[in-house]
Amino acid sequence: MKISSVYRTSIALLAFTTACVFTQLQALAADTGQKKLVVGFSQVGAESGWRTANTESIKSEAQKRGIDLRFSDAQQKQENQIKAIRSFIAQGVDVIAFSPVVETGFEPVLQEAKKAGIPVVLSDRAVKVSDPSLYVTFLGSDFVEEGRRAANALAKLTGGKANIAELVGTVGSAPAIDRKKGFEEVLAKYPDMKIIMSQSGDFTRAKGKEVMEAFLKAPNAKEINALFAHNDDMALGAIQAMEEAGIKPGQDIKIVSIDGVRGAFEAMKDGKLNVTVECNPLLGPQLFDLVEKVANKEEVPKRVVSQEGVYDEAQAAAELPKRQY
Ligand code: GYE
Repeated sequence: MKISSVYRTSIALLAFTTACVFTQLQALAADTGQKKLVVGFSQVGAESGWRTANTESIKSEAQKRGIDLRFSDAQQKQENQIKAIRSFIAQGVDVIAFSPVVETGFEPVLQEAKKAGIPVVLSDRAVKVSDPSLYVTFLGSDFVEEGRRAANALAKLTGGKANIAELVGTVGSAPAIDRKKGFEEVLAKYPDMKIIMSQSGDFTRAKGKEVMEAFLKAPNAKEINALFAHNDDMALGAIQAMEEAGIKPGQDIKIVSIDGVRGAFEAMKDGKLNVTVECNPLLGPQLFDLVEKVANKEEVPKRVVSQEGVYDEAQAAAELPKRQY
């Protein structure tokens, strides 16, 4: 009798201890869970093929590294982005990363982040601020160089004689401002190349088509023999507009755009687009390398540039299967 009661007591004790250990283990697991790096990311929107690839790269890389990513889509509106950043500050995230829709107007919210002691990393697009300490680092392409590459390609295609229609990206955005700057810098060397029409297509295919339709209705529409689109999506929209107007894209009008998305390679393969200047959207791995270093208070360079190339029709068929976006 006595023995069995001792036995029962020990079983109960063992069960109790096991339960305690289990609870402790659970607590420990929850604790390690809490130590996950928390990153707030405010994305521009979903305006282009480039952006879709960029979002996918960021989300999958965060997941791979076990980062708690708070992702917010600004739908191309700065006010949404400012709200998202404020909410990241309120949530007390470890690092804020964002791709600014436009260059100016972020200073006040960045000061709030600074006051809260939350470091900010810029991804893809830059901001203009009077105090450079408002962000730690900027990872992204050299948009001015992309603009130069586009102009050089168009000069080659047209023998330096071009009446250019220009589809500009989102007004006030870093890529629109810088691509135009680089493009015009090269154009200055070619007296017979000039921009005769220029309007924003907001980096979307639909707007690119709409603006190209308007260009083609202008009194001097027949003079256009070249198109510079600040991204592939707008060029693809413009190609549709040209075809509907009975114009042969890539032949009657030479076309150069920027990004290097799959759709551009397909259009080049079909001879409808002449050149795409690459702008790499797969920033996830490089971005989180920087974010983790910043969170660990390690030194990072103020500017990190992504590696890119230029592709033409002759390379399209061979390159297409290798494209990741
Ligand atoms: O070229 C365009 C996108 O900021 C580099 O944004 C990015 C640009 C890209 O909408 O397609």
